[in-house]
Amino acid sequence: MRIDVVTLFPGLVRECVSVGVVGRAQKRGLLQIYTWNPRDYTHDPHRTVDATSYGGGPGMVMMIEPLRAALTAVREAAPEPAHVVYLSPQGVRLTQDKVVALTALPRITLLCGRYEGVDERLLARAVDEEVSIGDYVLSGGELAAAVVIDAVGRLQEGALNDARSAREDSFSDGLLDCPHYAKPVHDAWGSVPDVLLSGDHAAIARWRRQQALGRTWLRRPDLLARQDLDAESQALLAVFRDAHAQAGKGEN
Ligand code: 9WO
Repeated sequence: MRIDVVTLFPGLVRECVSVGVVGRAQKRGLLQIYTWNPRDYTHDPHRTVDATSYGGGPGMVMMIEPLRAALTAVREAAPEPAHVVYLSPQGVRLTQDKVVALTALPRITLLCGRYEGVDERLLARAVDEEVSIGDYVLSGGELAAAVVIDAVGRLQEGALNDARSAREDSFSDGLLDCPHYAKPVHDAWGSVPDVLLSGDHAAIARWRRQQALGRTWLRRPDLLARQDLDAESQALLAVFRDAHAQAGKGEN
């Protein structure tokens, strides 16, 4: 997969995606990331990319021309259609389903705004969709673009050393993740649950599924409401809820 990023701060995006699983995916040739700086597509001595906002008020707006020229260069750099995504708080929320959908594309272009934003005419003509990573304001789209690249990059076939990791992710089945433990078995801060040491793989799978269901019930009932649970999952959750109530955690 190829990802082009149009940004005034190419170093920031590159640094974010150069480490860990996604950095390795690039080294393995599974993911190509290219950055394009609109400042390189200006023609004036000051390399101007912004101007004051019509209507007045404080702050600057990114002008059409340098972005249009950068996006034209992006489009001409490869034959596949470049699906253009603008990162902004006005976009549709990024979810794991959305990440998987983006992963199916051969190529995406991420447009990062700065200042108060981008001239609306450029967005209307050159952007295919607007995506938000959450309901907060950043100082620019770069960190949001890095989030998209990280989420998409780790799903590239061969990026994770163990294919199970992607399938068993938190959210891959619409539930939160179960708890994890590593050595030592006994620590001043507690012990590892016995079932995980039992060697009984079926029992371990049941326990993990129960924990995932229980945590989703406790922490994200909105996610659980969207699930169509089979009889076994309903039974596992019922036991979790009973244990939770017994422990006196249900009374508030
Ligand atoms: C800046 C600003 C300053 C004074 C008054 C109003 C203002 N609004 C903004 C603003 O929204 N700036 C944005 C910064 C313009 C587009 C790029 N920026 C951005 C993207 N901030 N946060 C995001 C973002 C992207 C994706 N998901 C969450 C947040």
